[in-house]
Amino acid sequence: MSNTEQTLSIIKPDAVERNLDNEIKEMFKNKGFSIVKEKKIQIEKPEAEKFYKVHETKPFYNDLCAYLSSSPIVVMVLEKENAVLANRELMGATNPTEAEEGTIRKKYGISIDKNCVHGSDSVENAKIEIDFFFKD
Ligand code: IDP
Ligand code: MG
Repeated sequence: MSNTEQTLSIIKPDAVERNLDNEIKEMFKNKGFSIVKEKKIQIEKPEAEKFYKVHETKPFYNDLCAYLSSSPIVVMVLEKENAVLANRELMGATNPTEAEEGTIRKKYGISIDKNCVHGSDSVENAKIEIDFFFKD
């Protein structure tokens, strides 16, 4: 049975600054993802704090939110069979040094904080995150 899903992807400031957005989008398309919505925006720090609220008790929370709001990002809704898991696989491990060959973070990630991409971690969170950026 088919299980088409949508997930939220963000190309983070480090990748946009290095003009990697088109290459990363090609990696998604080559894996069979459709980019059904897309916008390039810069968010304010309070918005980043809301988006990353699940991490508010972590020591890296403040830096993470400052970073995500520091320069433009590309926010996308990706669609394909089992998109949430497929996107996590294509992204690779959070720390690029642990990411597998062929993943976005292995190829382009600089460090655990400058790891190029965000991807929803569950179908439930994907819905919340898609609404966060695309509900109008
Ligand atoms: P994920 O992006 O792979 O889902 P999460 O654990 O949800 O990873 O963390 C969100 C983001 O917070 C990561 O992508 C990374 O940019 C940052 N982050 C996670 N762990 C650390 C850390 O130990 N130090 C600094 N930044 C971190
Ligand atoms: Mg996460």
